Amino acid sequence: MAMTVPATRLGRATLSRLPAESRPAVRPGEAKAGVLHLGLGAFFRAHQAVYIEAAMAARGGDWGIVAVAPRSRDVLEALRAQDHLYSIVTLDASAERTRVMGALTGTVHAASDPAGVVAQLADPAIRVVTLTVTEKAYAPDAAVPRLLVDGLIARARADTGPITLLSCDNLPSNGVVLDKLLSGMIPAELRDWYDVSVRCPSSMVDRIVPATTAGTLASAERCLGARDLAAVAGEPFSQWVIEDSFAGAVPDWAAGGAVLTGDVTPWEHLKLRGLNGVHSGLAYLGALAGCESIADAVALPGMADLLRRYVATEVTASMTPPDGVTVAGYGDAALERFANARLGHRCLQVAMDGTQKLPQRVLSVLNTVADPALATLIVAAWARFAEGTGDAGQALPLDDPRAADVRADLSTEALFGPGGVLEVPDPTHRRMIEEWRTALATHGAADLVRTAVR
Ligand code: CS2
Repeated sequence: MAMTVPATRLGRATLSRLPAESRPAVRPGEAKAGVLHLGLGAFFRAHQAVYIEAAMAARGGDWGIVAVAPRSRDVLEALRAQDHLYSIVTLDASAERTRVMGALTGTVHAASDPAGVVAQLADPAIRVVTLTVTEKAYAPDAAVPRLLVDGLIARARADTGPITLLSCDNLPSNGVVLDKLLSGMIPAELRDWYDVSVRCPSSMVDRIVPATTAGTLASAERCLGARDLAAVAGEPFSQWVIEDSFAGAVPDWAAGGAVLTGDVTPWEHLKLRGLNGVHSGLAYLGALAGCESIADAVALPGMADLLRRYVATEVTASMTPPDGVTVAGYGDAALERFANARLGHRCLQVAMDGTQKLPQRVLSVLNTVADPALATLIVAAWARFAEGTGDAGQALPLDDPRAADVRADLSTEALFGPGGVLEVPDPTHRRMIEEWRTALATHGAADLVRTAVR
């Protein structure tokens, strides 16, 4: 009988056997911890960790990362069993590369050990906190702000120095949002300390990182010759624009490949509207049409033209881009990235949390421009998606913190009228949404997209 030999697990002991191009850019464990990251998801592992590792490789410094898993233990257990090493599979349209990351120094499980997170926040070695906690975590009753405030109180009492809190979530002015939230919760007697010792710069983050699949793990194992249960996959493109406003020391972000700027706002608007809004459009129209992946949705006849038109007209009219960038050119590049079939990014992943995403992605356009002919189609597609059934009768799950409110009354007036989950104040625009909903129900998304732009 054939015996299968269990594959070796990735760990420090396996590093010397890796091909040179797959080894970490820093020696694992050499740098001490300096960054605390909240949100141990795939995006952090394929984005911020890469820049911080590159900054350490270029300029040194104790910027090892302690990563906090909010709820699930799976990734944390996998990392602990691998000496906190993991790999990134970069998915080019035609090839793939895998590299092990050496920037993580530890992990904490917030749900079972909140005191451990507070202790990290009070530790003088930790001078930067990065966050990927999703849009819905930026609410006064959510767990993350509470944990941060408890940590800041402990830090102020221990007098362990200034700290920069860097939001990396897809929200406009994410730093301002975080700062308002925290300064509203910090006890009055610590206000002066907070004003002097805490900075919340805004940042724009970008890299398409689909959820890890069995295929990701198999690719990593093929390349590493060892099993990596914390591997992630991402596209080749990556960008991080950070507001240059810090409290105390920070990694040399620029040496790590990030762009520092005095004002991130135009970058945030460009990315949220010209990329994420288009992504959401693809997710809802694609899911209705029966597409599994975003790349399948881009390939629907007429889809790329329709979304190109949307960016060139409505998104362009809604904003002023950063110097030297055209909104239409940016949109074209985003569509090319979405067409990368190797990503296998599922429409349903991007479709999640629509009520939390669409305001900054699409309503920011719809409610600003004179003729939101296509922005209204995107939100109409969301509304039809929320009805729960695709064009071929397939069930579509509504994964959204406000799902109950949405389902309570799915009429256009209830969803988009005064007090609705997504407010569209102009009744003419609500009528346009209603007309698109009727057209989607009559023709189906694929036919409508094929004929919508001629
Ligand atoms: C996507 C984003 O899931 C989503 O809502 O639009 O995660 C997108 O892939 C990233 O923002 C790209 O940087």
